[in-house]
Amino acid sequence: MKKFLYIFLAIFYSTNVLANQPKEWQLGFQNAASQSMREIVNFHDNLLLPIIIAISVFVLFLMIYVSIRFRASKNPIPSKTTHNVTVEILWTLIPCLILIVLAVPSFKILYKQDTIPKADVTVKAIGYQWYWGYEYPDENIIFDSYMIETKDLKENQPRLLSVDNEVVVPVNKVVKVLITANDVLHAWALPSFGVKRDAVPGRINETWFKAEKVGTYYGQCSELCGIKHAFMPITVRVVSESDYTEWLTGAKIKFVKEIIEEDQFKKLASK
Ligand SMILES: [Cu+2]
Repeated sequence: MKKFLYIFLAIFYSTNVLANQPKEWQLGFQNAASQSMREIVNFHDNLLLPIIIAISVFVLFLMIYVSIRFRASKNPIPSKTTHNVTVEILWTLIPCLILIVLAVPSFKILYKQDTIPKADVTVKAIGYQWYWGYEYPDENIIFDSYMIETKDLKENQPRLLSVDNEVVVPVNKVVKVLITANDVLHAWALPSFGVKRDAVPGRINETWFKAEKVGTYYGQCSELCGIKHAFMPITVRVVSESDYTEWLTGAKIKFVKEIIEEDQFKKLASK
């Protein structure tokens, strides 16, 4: 069964080299880039999916069987049976057991994600209609991150997923993400890290990830938030420790300057 599934998936994935963004005709998850996503994928592929397939095949088999075996021509006088205690106990108990078998590992993963380890880097993501704003509270960095229009895309920049100012984080470090919104509900989601949290105005949600591979990872706002909901992507660039330090140095100048300008602007405006 599993072998067949893999062959089937392999056909669909044959063009898939490095999946940290959605691919055409994609069926499964994007490649995992963190321990939590690996656990989610493992739970889905090796437990959830086989059980769901088995149930579907079993129900399909039953339906075909009764349609043929008990059709009017073959079974002219139908049985008048209305109760069967054994069968009723079985079709209550077995689904219960299946749900327990699924729930236990599922909750384990969920609660593990919920416990945030000591953070090395903290990033605050703020949802706006319709873009993301980011803050690095410990570094005094603040910037906005807008989608790049199709006509302005450079080579290797995926359409509707690339942004002008990417979130940059170091590889193999615990990144804590504080998530909130300014106007309506949004959701900060990054499939490769197994991260998805609602951005709620007036409250701060928390999540975390530890990216294990250097690369660029794409996500999207995942809560219907208005007309340009599809145009506020999330790009996270995972870099080496030294590249991160270098980026910080530059970002502190580039993005802090913008705040000063904004402050001066506010002062001028209030005069
Ligand atoms: Cu949104």
